Amino acid sequence: MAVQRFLNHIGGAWVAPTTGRYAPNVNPADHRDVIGEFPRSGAADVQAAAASAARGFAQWKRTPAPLRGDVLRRVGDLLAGRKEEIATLMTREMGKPLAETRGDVQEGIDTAYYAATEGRRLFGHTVPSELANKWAMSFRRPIGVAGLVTPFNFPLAIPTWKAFPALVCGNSVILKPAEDVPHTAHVLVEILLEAGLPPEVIQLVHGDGEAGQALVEHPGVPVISFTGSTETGSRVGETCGRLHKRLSLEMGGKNAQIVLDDADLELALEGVLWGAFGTTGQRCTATSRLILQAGIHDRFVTMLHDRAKALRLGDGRVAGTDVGPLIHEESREKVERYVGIAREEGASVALGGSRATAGALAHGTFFDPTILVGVAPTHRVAREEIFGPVLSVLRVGSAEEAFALNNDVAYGLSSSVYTRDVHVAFRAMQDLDNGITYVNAPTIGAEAHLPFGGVKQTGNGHREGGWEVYEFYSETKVGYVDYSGRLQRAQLDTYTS
Ligand code: UN1
Repeated sequence: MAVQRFLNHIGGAWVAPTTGRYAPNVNPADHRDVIGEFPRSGAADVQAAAASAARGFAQWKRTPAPLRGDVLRRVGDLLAGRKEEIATLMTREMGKPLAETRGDVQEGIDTAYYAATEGRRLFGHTVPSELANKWAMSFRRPIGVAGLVTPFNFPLAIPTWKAFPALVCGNSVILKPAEDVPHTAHVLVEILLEAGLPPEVIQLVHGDGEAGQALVEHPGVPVISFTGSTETGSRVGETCGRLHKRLSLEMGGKNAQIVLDDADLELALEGVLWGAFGTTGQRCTATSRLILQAGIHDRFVTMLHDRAKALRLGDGRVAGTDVGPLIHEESREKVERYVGIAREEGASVALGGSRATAGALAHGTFFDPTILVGVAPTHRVAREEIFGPVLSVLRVGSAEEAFALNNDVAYGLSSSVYTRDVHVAFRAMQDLDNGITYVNAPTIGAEAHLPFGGVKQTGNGHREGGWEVYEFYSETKVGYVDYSGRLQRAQLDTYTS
């Protein structure tokens, strides 16, 4: 059967890329399974998208925000109606098990319904003026065209986190999804159009870094939101700084789960298995360090080893699969390189450490769940993001030492502490340098209606999700209305001496 060719959505229509180039989208669990061919777009495609998005913006910004919200409510309904279908196609192109892709779609549905109601809020403030017969108020205005560059690991949730608030605020959107997961993005755009979004308000430009760079550099795109590596994020930041663009960055993590001597070890075990090996470790929030207090260290490592070795690798669409493949060969090579580095630096591999190629796994990019013990805080595997199923175990003497170790990395997305002591739990929330701290829960699992993001090199101060993201996608404007009928001078006439 001929491989299906997909198109960009630019100028209100499905169109071929001007480059004439396409690339196959393959199933990471079985590279022989080709899902389709997707465009590799270039600067001319981005140019056309920006011109159309400018027209879309002129129309959309005049649509009242509650009606913009109504479109998002229909999007939520359509996503809910197609949840199973989207989860299945997402697992086919991304690899994570169906339970997880269902969760990914659910995060998009939650974001849609939250966005729908936000169309009836978008609060400003009305505050007293210091002068009589004068009103002072602030309100939100849309900004323009928002360029969204999204990663492979949450093919639906992350594009929706960015696009839905941007749209409710009245912006138009150009989406450049990761080249590994274009099919999910295609379906999302189909749904936005079916829900009644005016066609020029959403542009879909498929491609790799070339298209992403053209989008970031385009002068007609004043807002950029990027999720991906810290290295690429730095380059995006430099460009946006030079062009004075509004930029939200969500980048790497080196998230730790801390287990203290008084913890419920069974609970902590469930947490670390899910946090470290869920999504094959390919989450910004994945647990990549396990900090154990000395009193439970050896026992916990044994418990973890026994459970982790029973995890089943495979095609995420097959019932019983716990861990799917890595997204592509380059990513597997990176993981393998880090296991080599760990050995050279003196850590030992307690479990895994190699490619998984037996039987049906031979045609995918699988890697065994890996536990590294005897890791020192100075080791690279304790400091650098690996983005795979590799967990580095570190030993500490006290809660204080665990907190200091948690903070001793360049990243600051999420952290987790398992303890029964409420004093220690609250100290952790206060003192851990992360955007999110979980108590007695793993480092993953953020909910769509709370702000999401990290400190230090994880981000640049913005948050996605929840109420805060609406401030990123809108501009504050202030209005003063003086109905005194005479010139009133602020500061001067307020205080005459
Ligand atoms: C990411 O890893 O990029 O908190 C996002 C979580 C998910 C989102 C992760 N809700 O793990």
